[in-house]
Amino acid sequence: CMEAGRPVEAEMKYRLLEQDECPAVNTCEPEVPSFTASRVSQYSCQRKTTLNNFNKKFTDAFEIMAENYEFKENEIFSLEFLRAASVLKFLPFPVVRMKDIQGLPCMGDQVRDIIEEIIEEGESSRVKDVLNDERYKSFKQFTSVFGVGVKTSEKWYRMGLRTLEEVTAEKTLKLSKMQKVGLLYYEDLVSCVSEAEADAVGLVVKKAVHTFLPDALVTLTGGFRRGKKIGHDIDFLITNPGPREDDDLLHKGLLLYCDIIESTFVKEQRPSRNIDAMDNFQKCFAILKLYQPRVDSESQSTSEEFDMAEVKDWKAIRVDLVISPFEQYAYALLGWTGSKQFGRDLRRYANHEKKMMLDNHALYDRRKRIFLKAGSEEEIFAHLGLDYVEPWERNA
Ligand code: DCT
Ligand code: MG
Repeated sequence: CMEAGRPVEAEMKYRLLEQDECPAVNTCEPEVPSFTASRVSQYSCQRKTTLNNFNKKFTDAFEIMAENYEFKENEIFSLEFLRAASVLKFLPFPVVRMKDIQGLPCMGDQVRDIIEEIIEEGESSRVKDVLNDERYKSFKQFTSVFGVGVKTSEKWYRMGLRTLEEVTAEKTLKLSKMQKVGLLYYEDLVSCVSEAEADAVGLVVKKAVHTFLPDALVTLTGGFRRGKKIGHDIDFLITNPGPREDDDLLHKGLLLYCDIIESTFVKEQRPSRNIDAMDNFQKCFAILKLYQPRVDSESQSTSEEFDMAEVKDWKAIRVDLVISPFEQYAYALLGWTGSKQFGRDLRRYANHEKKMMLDNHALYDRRKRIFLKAGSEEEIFAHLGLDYVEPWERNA
């Protein structure tokens, strides 16, 4: 992963230019822009990654490997697989032979071995081993609960617990409030959030916010802003132009759970060096009650009419609300739009290639010792000397 190449996009543009300069139109063949692997940047922020993934077979395998290493707290190996997945997500063709990955960045030995297995056998024995691994299976179940991370999973696993049934049956466990609601609404929360649900929640959130702050900007961020059709939650960024008065945004009734994290932002504080650090915005990891009229089948309603009163006509949905001061809005938007890998690479690129520090609040130029202001995402890319990448091209 050492080479910081020129993005392929640049070469494509170059080739298109050449075509346009052809003197006689009919002598020009509509040539598919050739792909130069060695020009692919190791940084996903210099690549355009849409949701059109030609290599899902491989990237799914890598993400399982990465997750298993995350469960083992092996960040280096986890990142190795995440970076490789990100490169293959960007590739404009499916990999069918080893030659296809020649010259690409982030293709280490572990990664190549798995690609080779999948090309030859159609699947990877290493990935299968992970999927069958007891520890992986338990951690996968545990971390699917809202409020449970690797640390808690580790603790439960060491206690001998293996399944969520065992966790709920273990009455001596001291669960956090977050974990309790995580288990209470488990079925709803593990089922994905649809685009329609995201739109519906968007209306509810906007209405609630505008009751308190009529001028506030409420922007959908996260995966849905990148064009994803489903997600595990819905992310919103809220900012209010004008005087600051950002407390108490979130109100009663609709909120099944709300964990408000107060802002810990200190003015003039430089961006954190920790690439995966949390930001300091006031935020609320909430679970919202979304009412959905049930479409019942005839047979159900006749035989079980009595139960109808108890039929659940709502779904619990995870919503992240992040509140940013207006001057930091562009940085917050860039950070919270993701993808996580895209954000990581942006910070790594800023740090290593530009001697700048980027986080969800600001961009700091270490050489000039100044903060660089930005009113839009475009300006941040420009500060970093990067071509602009649209949100739907940030699915790295
Ligand atoms: N993010 C961040 N700081 C955090 C958490 C998240 O900057 N402490 C960014 C990175 C991605 C983005 O916010 C949204 O996070 P998720 O909701 O976890 O990811 P997603 O891309 O929206 O995917 P999903 O569909 O699973 O919600
Ligand atoms: Mg999300």
